[in-house]
Amino acid sequence: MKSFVKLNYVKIPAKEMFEKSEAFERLMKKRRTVRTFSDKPVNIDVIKNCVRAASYAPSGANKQPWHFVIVGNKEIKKKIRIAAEKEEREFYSGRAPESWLKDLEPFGTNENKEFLETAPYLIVVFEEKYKTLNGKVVKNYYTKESVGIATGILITALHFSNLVTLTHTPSPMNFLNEILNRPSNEKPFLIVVAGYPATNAEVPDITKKEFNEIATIFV
Ligand code: IYR
Repeated sequence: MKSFVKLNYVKIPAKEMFEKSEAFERLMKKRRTVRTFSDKPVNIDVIKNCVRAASYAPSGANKQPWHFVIVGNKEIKKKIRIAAEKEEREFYSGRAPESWLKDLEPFGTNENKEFLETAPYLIVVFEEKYKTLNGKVVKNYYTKESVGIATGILITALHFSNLVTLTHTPSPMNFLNEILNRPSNEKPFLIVVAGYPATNAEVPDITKKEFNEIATIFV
């Protein structure tokens, strides 16, 4: 069934458009992935607003194939840390090829995932690969793309709200279904760790590629 409503689009002057794009670029340039968090509490309504913002993302056939689990509970965070560190220990002590570990050197990562307990919130993003309707399996469309876009908006919303984030992907992540009681049609996508940075937090001294390297223009 097709049903349309009028688009609510407000025109703005070209100059204002340009300035908005510039201001947004400046904001995004300041986003940094942080690995040392303060335990300072964050208003859960801020987190909820950011998750709601993410939920307005486009998705294949508007299936909205995502579920966000917001974890502030200390015991659950501890369970996640223990399970994640178990996987990470294997990763760092054998599963990862030498070349991968070499690529990770600049970031100083290791099997210690203290942030999973320190940060006030872990937002665990699940990808709903399919749904069961009246006993029939119905696949969702472009779930990776859809959830990826929603997660990008989530990270952007948290950054815009002046919180810092870490996108964490312990691998494999199946333990998250068990700990968070999510059904098997949902696959853990990643964990967005969110909070304030630790006092004097440091970040790797890295740069982004130049525009010419990441974009090509045909006019
Ligand atoms: N999941 C591991 C390893 C890791 C992999 C990549 I690619 C990173 O950009 C960062 C870490 C960990 O969290 O340590």
